[in-house]
Amino acid sequence: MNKTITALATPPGVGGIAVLRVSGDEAISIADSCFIGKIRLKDAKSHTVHFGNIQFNNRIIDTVTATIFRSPKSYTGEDVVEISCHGGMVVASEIIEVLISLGAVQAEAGEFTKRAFLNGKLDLTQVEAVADIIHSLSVPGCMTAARQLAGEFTARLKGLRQKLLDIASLLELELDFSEEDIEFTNRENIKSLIIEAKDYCNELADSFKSAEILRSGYFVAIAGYPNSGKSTLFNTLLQRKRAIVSEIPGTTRDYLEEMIYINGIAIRLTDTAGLRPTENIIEIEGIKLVETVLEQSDLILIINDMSISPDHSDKLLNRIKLKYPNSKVYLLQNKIDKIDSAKFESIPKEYENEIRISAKKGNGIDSLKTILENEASQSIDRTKDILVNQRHALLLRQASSELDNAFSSLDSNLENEIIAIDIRSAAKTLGDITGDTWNEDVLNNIFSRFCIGK
Ligand SMILES: Nc1nc2c(ncn2[C@@H]2O[C@H](COP(=O)(O)OP(=O)(O)OP(=O)(O)O)[C@@H](O)[C@H]2O)c(=O)[nH]1
Ligand SMILES: [Mg+2]
Repeated sequence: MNKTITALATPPGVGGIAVLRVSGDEAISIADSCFIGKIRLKDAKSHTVHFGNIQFNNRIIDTVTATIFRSPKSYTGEDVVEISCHGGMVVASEIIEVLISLGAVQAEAGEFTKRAFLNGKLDLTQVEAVADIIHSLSVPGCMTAARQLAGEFTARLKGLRQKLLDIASLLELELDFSEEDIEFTNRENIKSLIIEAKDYCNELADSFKSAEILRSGYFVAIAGYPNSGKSTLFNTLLQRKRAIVSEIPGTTRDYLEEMIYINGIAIRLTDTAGLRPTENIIEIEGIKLVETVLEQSDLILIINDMSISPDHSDKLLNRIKLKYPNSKVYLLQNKIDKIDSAKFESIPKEYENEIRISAKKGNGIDSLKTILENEASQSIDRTKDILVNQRHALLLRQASSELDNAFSSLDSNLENEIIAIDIRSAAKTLGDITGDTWNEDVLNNIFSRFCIGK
């Protein structure tokens, strides 16, 4: 018998109400031992709400409502009682203590959802969608995760998997009739189905990067020589004084990261240390960190002090473009307020992704924001309505290479048996994504992202 677990489901702290959950074979009897209402909870029908007191050792702890969900129609698939009590730091934890003294145990992080998975209420991609919804930073990210929770990803994978299994069966059936030289399957059809399946796996795996943007925000780094105005721009975009600004070169040492939202799109903005040769050990460390930040960036803003010269940062710009070919790079010509406008307008733009701004006075900041929004939206548009994560991407690539093998076997007229084995292993790999087969390591990894009470 599974232990009955309990935990606070809402964040701890001051609030109108708090909700705690009890799940397991004894959930209803344990809650019944401390709940005094009009009827006993053991007689309550599933999906009904009951008003009453939580009382223990002749002391009323709180007035609550208790919602009953009977197995299997509950989140976990087990008997579940959800108790809504008054919010705050004290009441909910007292009720949890009472429930524990009556035989429940404190739930581990993600244990409710883990039980839902083990009881077949959710598959692995849905479990991951629950974590994505909880941690979601942007509206589009949350909506995509919600679709995944509703089972869209699962349905598509299952469809694909079934198609592959059907082909494998036909190939094996043909084998049984090999004496009679009957061909059940048209080789060309199978080939095109395999290619279709493979393309689909690759497309989904490719959308991992954009799913990451939905999950964690579009990663924009500000880099440049010291004193070019990086921290000033960071503060202007944040609309508050977050980073220290000074006329002394080498002010920023550690990098600073903050989230900004442009029309609901989450952008992770990072200010970095100015890049220059230096002997200062702390500054050297800061400069090393810049490279790790740039490596992870979707877009890099190279800031140049245009009042020194428009091509002052060209060497840096070219180095960054070469070193990070997967990131978009923009050149921001800063401090235009220091230059006579007639003069700088006559200077032609040397680089197509060039914007002229004054980080200090705010000129050009609106166009910069529009550019960031457009670039982020374009990257997000590449998601296939599914939040592919690293685990999925790895398995999808594996399935794709197994399909590759099947295709070559087919092409070289190998035995049906061999082709069928490759196709079946691709189907199995797709099954691993939804969790048809799993192991403790995979589960532990997934549930480590959860909080207690979920
Ligand atoms: N006139 C003018 N001054 C600016 C502008 N942007 C930054 N500055 C000034 O340039 C100096 C350096 O600005 P910071 O934002 O600290 O430059 P940084 O690139 O972060 O410098 P480090 O952290 O040292 O690498 C400060 O005195 C700012 O006030 C601008 O658009 N116009
Ligand atoms: Mg700075």
